[in-house]
Amino acid sequence: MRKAMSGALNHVKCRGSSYPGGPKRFAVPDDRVRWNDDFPEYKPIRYTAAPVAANPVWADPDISGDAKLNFNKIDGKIDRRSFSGIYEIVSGMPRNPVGRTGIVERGLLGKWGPNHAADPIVTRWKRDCSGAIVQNEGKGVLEFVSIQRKDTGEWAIPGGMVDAGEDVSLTLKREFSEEALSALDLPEDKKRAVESKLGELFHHGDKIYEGYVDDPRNTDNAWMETVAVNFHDETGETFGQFSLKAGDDAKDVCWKEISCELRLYASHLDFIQRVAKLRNAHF
Ligand code: RP5
Repeated sequence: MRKAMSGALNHVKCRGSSYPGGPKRFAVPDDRVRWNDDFPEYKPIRYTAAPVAANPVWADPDISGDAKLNFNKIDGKIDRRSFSGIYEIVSGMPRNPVGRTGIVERGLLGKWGPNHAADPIVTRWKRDCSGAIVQNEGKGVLEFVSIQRKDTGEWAIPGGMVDAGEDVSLTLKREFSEEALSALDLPEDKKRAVESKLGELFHHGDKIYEGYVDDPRNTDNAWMETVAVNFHDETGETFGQFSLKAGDDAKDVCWKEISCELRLYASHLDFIQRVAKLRNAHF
C-alpha cells in the first residue's frame, strides 16, 4: 500500500472552532487528537452539508443504507486508497488516519474516507526591471500562481478534486486552466489551443508531496488527500505567454511572492515551503 511522503502534516485547520458553513466542532485539545489518546468525553457533532446529503453525482450514497463501498481499494472508478496506508473502518465508517476533528459524517466532502485532489504549483523567479533575479538573504525569490478561493476568501494553490477515473496529471492541468486561466470562458478553439500548450508545459513537473491535507472540511470519516506537483519556469518566458484570469471556484488570481509571511488555505504553505527548499530559494 502507498505511504505518505516525508513528514506528518499538522492537524490544526481541521480542528478550527466552527466547521465551514456548519456547526461548531466538538473541541479536541492538542493532546487528544490521536485515536489512542484517552478521551471518554469525546462527543463529535454529526454533520453532512445539504448539497452532499442531496446525493449529487460527485458524492457517495449515505453509508447507513444498503450501499457497499470498497474502502482501501480501487472501487470501480473511485480510488478509495489512502496515501497514509490502510485506514480503519469503525462501525462501518472510515476513520480519519491522523485523528479526531470534532465532526462525524462527511460535512462538505462527497466521499467517505479519502477525497483525492491535485495541486499544481507553477513557479518562476521574481525579477527586477533589469531582468535580474531578486535576492533576499543571498537566495533568489520565487513567485507562484495563487488563486483566491470563493468559499473562504483565502489565497491558495489552484488545486481541485480528481474526477472519477481521471488521471492526476490531467487534474493538474484542468484545474490550473479552469481556475487560473479561466479556460472555461474561452471559445472552444481557443480553449483547445490553451490546453495543448499547457499539455507541453505540464509535461515535466516535480512531485513535492502526496498525502493527507489539513483541510478545514475534514471530518472523522472524510478527509482530503492531494498530490502536489511543481512546474517551474526557469526563464520566466514560458508561463508569461498566458494571461492569468480567475475562473470557476476562484475569485482572483495573481503571481504571489513566496515567503514565510504568506497565509494560505489548508496545508498549502507547507507545500510552498517544500518547493522553496527544492529550488534553494528564499522562504
Ligand atoms: C485542498 O482542497 C487541496 O489541497 C486542494 O487544493 C483543494 C481541493 O478542493 P477544491 O478546491 O476543489 O474545493 O485540500
